[in-house]
This record gives sequence, structure tokens and C-alpha cells, in this order.
Amino acid sequence: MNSSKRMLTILLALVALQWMSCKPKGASNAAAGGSAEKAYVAPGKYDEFYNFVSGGFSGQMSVYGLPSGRLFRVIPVFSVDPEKGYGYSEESKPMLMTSNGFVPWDDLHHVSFSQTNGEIDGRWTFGNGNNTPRVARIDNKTFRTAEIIEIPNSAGNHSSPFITENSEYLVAGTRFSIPVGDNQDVPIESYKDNFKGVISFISIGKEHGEMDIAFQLLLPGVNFDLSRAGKGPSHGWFFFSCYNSEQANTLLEVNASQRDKDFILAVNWKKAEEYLKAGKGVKKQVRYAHNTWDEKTHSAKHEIRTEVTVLDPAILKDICYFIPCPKSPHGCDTDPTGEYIVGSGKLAAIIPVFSFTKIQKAIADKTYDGEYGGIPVIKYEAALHGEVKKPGLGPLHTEFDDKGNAYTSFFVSSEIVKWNVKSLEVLDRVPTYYSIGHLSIPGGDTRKPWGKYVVAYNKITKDRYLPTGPELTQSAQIFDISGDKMQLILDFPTIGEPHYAGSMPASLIKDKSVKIFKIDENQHPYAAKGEKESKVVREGNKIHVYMTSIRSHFAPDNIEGVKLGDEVYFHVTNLEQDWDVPHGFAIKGALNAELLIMPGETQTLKWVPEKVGVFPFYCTDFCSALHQEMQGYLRVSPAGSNVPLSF
Ligand code: K7E
Ligand code: RUQ
Ligand code: CUA
Repeated sequence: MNSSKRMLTILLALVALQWMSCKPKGASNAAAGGSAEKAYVAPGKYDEFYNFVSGGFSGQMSVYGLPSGRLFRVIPVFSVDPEKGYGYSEESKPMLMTSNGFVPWDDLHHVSFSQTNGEIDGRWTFGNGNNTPRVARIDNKTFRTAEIIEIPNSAGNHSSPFITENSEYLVAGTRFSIPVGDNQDVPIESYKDNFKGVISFISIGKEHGEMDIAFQLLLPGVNFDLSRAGKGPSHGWFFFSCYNSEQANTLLEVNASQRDKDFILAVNWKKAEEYLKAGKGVKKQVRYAHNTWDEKTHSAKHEIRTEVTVLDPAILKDICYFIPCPKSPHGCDTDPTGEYIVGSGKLAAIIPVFSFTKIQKAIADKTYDGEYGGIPVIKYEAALHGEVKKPGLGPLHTEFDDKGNAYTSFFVSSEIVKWNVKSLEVLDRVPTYYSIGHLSIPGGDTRKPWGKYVVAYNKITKDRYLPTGPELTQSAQIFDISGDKMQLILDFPTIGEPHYAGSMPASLIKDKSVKIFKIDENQHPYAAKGEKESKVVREGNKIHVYMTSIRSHFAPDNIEGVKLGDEVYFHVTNLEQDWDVPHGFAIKGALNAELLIMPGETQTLKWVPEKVGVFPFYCTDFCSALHQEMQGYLRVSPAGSNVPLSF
């Protein structure tokens, strides 16, 4: 073992040790008296902020109130959700289609909000799928997934869905470099020759938010980790952290973290746009899914797209620049002024802060330290504003308040450290319970933060709650940051693993929230817009049940004449026109989940009976005093029997 390998092994062992005993010493781990009031929102009162939290490997997003920590909704995004029939109804299944078919799970790490002039505008929330590379758009008026786009030439869409200040683009940077192009069956050992790191710029429609892959950048085989757009003076640029600049394909020989410095990649996307206009892009044949939800037909449409335009920054020299950044950078965050870019090396003992002005000067003067994969490397000192010295162990992510301060999460030393962006002076530190990953301040990644709270999203819960067997909930903690000192005011459990989260003032969304879907506007092809339109129609072996639900019955509720070999489609229209009166639908033995149908909506459950008999169905959501009576029967007869269709 050479000495640098030995050092690294020791460092990794230390990190592991810290992981096991990460309870900060000498700190009081309960909210101090009086501070709990700050998180108290009286019954019937509204929270000040909506907090959208990624669900990690649950594949979902959840919505909490701040500062109360009350859970309002779990939004199904990349994973099926039987509670809402998402991924079970015929209408929602296409949302989860990919170029590999139906993929009902993903790993959702980050959220971002649409912006106008660098401020949150409240229209859409985006989330990334880290496994089968995808990005989803949630419509904040309905709190539903409205669109999912798959990312070709990519694997592990981690550096996503970070967004530019007028929602021109959001990005998707591959976590794993992979072989790109026609021949992908190559030896893994040929990594350095064949593997590429690809970043996608996804345009967002001004009016309706629809996503489209505008272009991709073909880059050396590093791993892209996180990113942030420039803002204000640095608008037009995007910054990405990357690790594994060794381009190692195994960690077993501790190859991937040998270099003293990895990189931040600075991308001049305005320049990329110019090249694109000038026809410098190369069209590549690929296959990726694009799925959209239509609110009028209450259905998703799945299509496969087949082309992307690729730009090569090793040829088009002035799009991309690497900046050295110490030891395995993770977070890469730009401050509200747009001048400072904060890198966080997971194994580094300092936080480097880069200056956009200095980066521009270094590019103008060509203050380079050679090239990496054909891309200029700016000299570290030439780009550096300064380093925060001895801030803590294992810096991960940084958010900002509206007073020029930064808040960095430290996984290993399990704390949040507050420091001043200009002076780089450490101002305060507070322990987290335990081992914080991301952190979030409302608007803390934009030009307009609301510096009232910082929320820690912790990886380990340990002794914070009553034990629940081997697995404990993951957890968030809210700190009041309105004063000089950060103050813990609340813990709350999360759904799945919370990675990044965002918060916005409730006023941006709450009055725009859709209450019902108007039944007259329902364009679902199998809608029954009144009980009189309810019917059962046979088309070959397909039985279409045009069913209505209203408190407290289904129509029709007795169906006969279905035969073995038939496929039954229950198209259930909820006729209610009051806010929050869903009806559910389930039938005995269906190899499926339920439906949950909101007022004015039609949803379809497909059922292929496998046995002769009489099968009860019922409403699954308590809807009135006669909810329990909301039921019916369907009779299945042998194939070839002459029971006539009746309802
Ligand atoms: Cu959890 Cu953003 Cu995937 Cu850092 S990443 S902790
Ligand atoms: S019934 S109100 Cu199913 Cu006891 Cu619920
Ligand atoms: Cu409808 Cu219960």
C-alpha cells in the first residue's frame, strides 16, 4: 500500500467510526424551553411555508407545513402508490413507462421549483429519478405529477433537477459515466477510453412547463454529483461538482479518491446555445420516454422520442472549464448574489469558495493548468475567493439566508455551520441528530431567500423517537435562524430518505390550488357525466363499464353477463362537485390496487377475472354516513354460457 492509499484508508476508517458514534458531544439534544412555541401552529391555522421533501428510495415526494412539520400530502412521482391508484389505474400507468417498459420505482433525490427572475414563482416543482434516469414535473395547482421525461446517454441522474433563474433549463448530469454510442458492449476495464459523462440541458416551456432535451454535453468519464445555476451576474452559467477524476471503475483498490483535487465544472450555456444555433450540434439516435398527464382527459400519454443533439466541449473550446476542488466534492452551491460558488469536498478539511469574477478573469487571461479531457483547467488560486478554514468534518451542502450568510451541512461532525460568505468567518454551529445530509432554507438556493428557518434532513435517527424495530424513520429538524444563533425548534419524521427539499411561502400556491375538476370539462372517452349515461358495453371480449359514483352508490351496481376470458374495464366517474369528496373503487381478488377518483374525474381499473363467481366491489374511501353501503356485485359466468349482459 503506498502512502497516499494508506492515508485514504485511514481517513475512510475515521469516517466510518464517526458514522457509528456521530452523536455530538456535550450538546443538549432537546429543543430548549420556549423554542417549541416557534414551531407551534394552532389547530385550524395555516403554516407559513410549503415544504416539498424528496422521498429518496420511496420514489415519492412529500409536502409538509413549515414550521409545524405537519405532513399534508405524499405526491406519487416515480413509484406506484396504491393509496391513490397511481400506477394502477389505466390512465396513470403510462406515466411510469420508460424505454425499458414499465418502471414503477425510482430514487428521488432532489426537488427544485420553477423560477422567474431568480425567485420562486410557485408554478412547478421538479424531481429527479436517480436510477432509471428521469425528471418529473409536478403541477403545484394539483400537487400531481404532470410530466416525466427520461434522460438518454445517462445513468444515475443525480445532478438534477437544478434550474436556471428564469426556468430556461433544468439540468440532468449523469452520476455514472457509461459507454455512449452504438457499441455499449465493452469491457469495463476500457472505462478511460469508452465511458463518457453526459450532462443534459432540458428546456421548460414558458406557458405550460413541458420539458424537452434541448442539448447534451459530451464530457470526460467523471461522475457528476450536484449542480447549481448561476444567477444575476453569473446567469448564463451552470456549475457542477464532479468526482472520480481518476476515471476509476472500481473502488476496491481505493482508486476513485486518490487525486488531491477533483473538479467543479463551469458551463457557459449561453455559449452552448450559440453553437447550437450555428448548427454545431451533432444529432444522435437514442430512445427515451416522454410522458404527460392531460387534465382534461384525466389520462397520461406515453411516447418514445428518438433524437438528441450533442455538443462536444472538447472541440467547442469555450463552453466548459474545469476548476480544481479538494477531495470528492459533493455540494456545489451558488450564493444569492450569483458571485460566489461554494464547493464541498466530502473528504476535505476546508470549504473552497470560488468567485465568478475571478473565473471570468482567469478565462480571459487563460490562467490555466493544462487540460483535462480536452477541456481547460483553471488554476485553483485564480478562481478562488477564499477558503473557510476548519469549518467541520465532511461538508456536503450549502444554503444561504438573506443577510449574506451561508449554512453548510457536515455529515461526519453532524452539524450545521453558519459562516459569512464575504469574510469566510465561521459565525455559529449547531449539532444535528444525526449526520445531516442536505439542508434547506426557504428560497435558500435562489436570489431571494426567506432566512427564517433552516431545515436539516438527517441520515440517522437513532434515539430521537420511540423505537420501531430494526428500522427507524428518517428525520428532519427545523432551526430558527432569525437571530444570530441557530436554535432547534422541532424534529419531524419524513417519508423515505429525505435528500434535498425546498420551501416556498404558502401564499405562492394556496389560492391557486385546484379544488375540483369540472364534470362538464371532463373529456375522458369513457366518462359517464350523469347516472343516466352509466352503462355496460361489450366490444368483443372487452367489457367497458361506464360507472358513476356519487354519495352513496355506484351505477350500475349489479352487473351480469361477464364471461371467463373477458377483460373488464371499470371506468369510474366521480360525479361529485364538492371539494375533497373522493370515491374509491376496489373489486375482490383483482390483481391490482384500488382507484381513488377525485370529483369530476374518470379513472379506470382493468380486471381480468380468473374464476367463475359473484364478486363484490366497494368504495374504499369513507365518503358519507352510507359509505359502508356503497357497494355492488359483478357476476362472472363460464366462457360460452348464455347469461345475457345486464346491468
Ligand atoms: Cu443525498 Cu443530494 Cu443524492 Cu447530498 S445527495 S446528502
Ligand atoms: S368503518 S369510519 Cu370501515 Cu369501522 Cu371506518
Ligand atoms: Cu364513496 Cu365511500
